[in-house]
Amino acid sequence: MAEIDRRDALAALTIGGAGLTLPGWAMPATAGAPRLADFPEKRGMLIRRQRAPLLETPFEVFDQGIITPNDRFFVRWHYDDIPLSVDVASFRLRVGGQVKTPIALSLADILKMPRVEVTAVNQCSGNSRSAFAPRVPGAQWADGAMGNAVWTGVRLKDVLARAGVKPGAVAVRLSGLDRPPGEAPWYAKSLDIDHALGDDVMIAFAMNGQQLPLLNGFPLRVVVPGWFSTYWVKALDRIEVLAAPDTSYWMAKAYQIPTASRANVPPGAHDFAKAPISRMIPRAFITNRASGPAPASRPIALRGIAFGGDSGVAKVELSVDNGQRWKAARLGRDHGQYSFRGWDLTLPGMPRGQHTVMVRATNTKGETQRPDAIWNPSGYMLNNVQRIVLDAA
Ligand SMILES: Nc1nc2c(c(=O)[nH]1)N[C@H]1C(S)=C(S)[C@@H](COP(=O)(O)O)O[C@H]1N2
Ligand SMILES: [Mo]
Repeated sequence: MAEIDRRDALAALTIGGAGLTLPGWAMPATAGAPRLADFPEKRGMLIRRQRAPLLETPFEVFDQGIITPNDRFFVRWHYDDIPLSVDVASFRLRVGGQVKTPIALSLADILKMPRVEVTAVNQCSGNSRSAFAPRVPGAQWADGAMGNAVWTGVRLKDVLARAGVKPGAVAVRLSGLDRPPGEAPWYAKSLDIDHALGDDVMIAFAMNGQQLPLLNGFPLRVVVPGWFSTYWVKALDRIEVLAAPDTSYWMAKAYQIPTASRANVPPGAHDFAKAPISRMIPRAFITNRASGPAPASRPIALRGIAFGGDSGVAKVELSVDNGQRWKAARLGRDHGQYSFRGWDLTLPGMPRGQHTVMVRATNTKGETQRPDAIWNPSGYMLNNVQRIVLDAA
């Protein structure tokens, strides 16, 4: 698909009549370490699993810009049976449950509604899971199960208003076109009614000014700014207003974190107070250097990205003395509180030898990253301070 000016795209955005089909599905199984490979709709990804796809964004992409391009954006599905083509003409988004009038909206109906746009980070709950020690089961993501995009769509509350939410509604359940195997529970996630009726939650039909890739949820996906992507239901075709809290598997059993501070429990612990994962917390990364050799006695320019979680980035700081003193980096342009924010800082020349550089973000709520590791059995919420070790010579 050609790159198009975003303003034009917004004015003219329609979704192609014939639908979309994902070619090249049958790919040979990979053995051993993930390799950088192309995939339908994607290029140069870390293929962590072919089917259902787990595709990680290689970290260098985050050094190339604040916006993650669609063809490098990570992909995560739970079940094999994902939509490989969607017939745009017959597609309907159904809204039912605790509503005055159940409705079924076509894409044309949705494209006629008032549009909103947000730049927001989509981050998997298990991003960086491979850093957990001891190791925990699940996709062994490095730091690339996240991405930042400009999302365009309609407000969930506007769609709900068309059906008319009845008194007594407590939650809104969202599910999509993917299907579970056998008796397994459908992938569905719920938001509390107040959250669902807020201004932020969106049903997006465009990502960075283009229609969504099938792998990222064409034709419609939920965007919950500031919250982990487990709630960002892809290929959304069903909205169900609930009169009682959602006790189904994906809300009540899966995606639980310890209620303890930082979702941190002693390694090996399984018996602790739990709650569904929800909002994100701050993170910062150095993107232009990894651990390795660096010139001694010469200034070293560092740059990177940060995000505040569910609020903006207040500051990014670096330390070269194990966290005793921190120096503020210069922040880049503000793309809104839910976006990645660029930063840069030049370190003065360092003597020969090994130097640990640490970077941390603080959000506008005053939450700061901490240097010590956390642990929980699902490998969620990791946000320890990032470190690189420069070998000055
Ligand atoms: N329909 C559907 N939506 C889904 C999922 C899924 O399995 N099915 N996975 C969720 C999870 S856990 C993640 S991390 C994000 C990944 O979004 P992406 O593939 O666009 O990066 O999608 C979310 N939405
Ligand atoms: Mo996820």
